[in-house]
Amino acid sequence: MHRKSKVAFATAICAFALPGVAGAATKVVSAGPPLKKPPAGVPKDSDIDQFYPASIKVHAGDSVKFQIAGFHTINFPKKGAGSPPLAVPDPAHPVTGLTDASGAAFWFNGQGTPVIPSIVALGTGSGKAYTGAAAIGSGIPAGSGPPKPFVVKFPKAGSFTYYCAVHPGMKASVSVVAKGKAVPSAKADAARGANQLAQGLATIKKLDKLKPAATQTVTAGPDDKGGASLLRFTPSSLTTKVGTPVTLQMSPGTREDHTFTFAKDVKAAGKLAEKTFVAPLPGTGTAGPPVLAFDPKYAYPSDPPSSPLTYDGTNHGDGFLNSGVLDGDPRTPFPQKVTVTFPTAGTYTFFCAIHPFMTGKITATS
Ligand SMILES: [Cu+2]
Repeated sequence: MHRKSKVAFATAICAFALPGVAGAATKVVSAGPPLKKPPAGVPKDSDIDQFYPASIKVHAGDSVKFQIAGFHTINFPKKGAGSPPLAVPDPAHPVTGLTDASGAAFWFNGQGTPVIPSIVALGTGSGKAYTGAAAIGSGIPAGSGPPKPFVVKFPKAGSFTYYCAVHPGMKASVSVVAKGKAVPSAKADAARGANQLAQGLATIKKLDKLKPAATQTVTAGPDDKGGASLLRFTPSSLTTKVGTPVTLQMSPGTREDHTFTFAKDVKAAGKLAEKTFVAPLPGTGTAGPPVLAFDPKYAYPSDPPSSPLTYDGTNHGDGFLNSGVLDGDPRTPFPQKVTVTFPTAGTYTFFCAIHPFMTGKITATS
């Protein structure tokens, strides 16, 4: 399975509201910007990890149709619980027999394979009723073509927070009120969504003009805390001195996940990563639904987390060095940055195994 949304805007669907139906109504929310393509002046390699509109009010008995515009999930947890985790190392499925190009075993053999919980990976199917009694989810977008919308019925009053399990911090709410109470019109919802989108696009334009945060540092992004993200490395080309540590970091508070993965041929390596990054766990899917997991080669750092990283283009036999998954959230087990030193003069290329179109290079001079 691969992630279609190289540029999330490109696959988005444009709709805020369906025509009103007498009796039970259906309101529309877009997971990701409700745009077919970025407007003029907005860089193509950008995304905004938000739901549009971010809060919505409906009558008990109404439904919400979630249009999925990007690589997002819709997860309503059991009332009181937060977002389900995107992945959990599964000790029942340890990584085994994974060797690098030199034939040496990777350090993370024996660690659990990062498995995506079923409620996130496969979800529960569209059209279900949600009261908070049990979790429901859309599942991860899969297959070809735009993802099918995820429709949820709300039979009972209450206030419900839901999450995208892929993008930490991407959440919104549905308020369900009794039939006699006032709720905003679909038109008013659309106006709020449009305003939210205009603000997000303005933030993207600001981020696009930012200079690199610090010397000797490459940032994935920059992104802001509200979900506006640039899917690129800044700077994309850095020159450093041999022996000077370079920090490879996430934007603080970003809702994205990235890796810094060094390879000799980033195009070929990126193609390979795109195929394997999320895939069914071997041996599952024949009797019953598959268990989706992240490829441990990319999810785990290539070297034990405590070891200082140096890179000379020959690491692991073929020039492989990987940060593992990084995010912008200090509460998760994922780090927010790594530091790499280059002992030999040369130009070294890297990519993001999650978004393989993101590439960069570092030149070390003596
Ligand atoms: Cu998301």
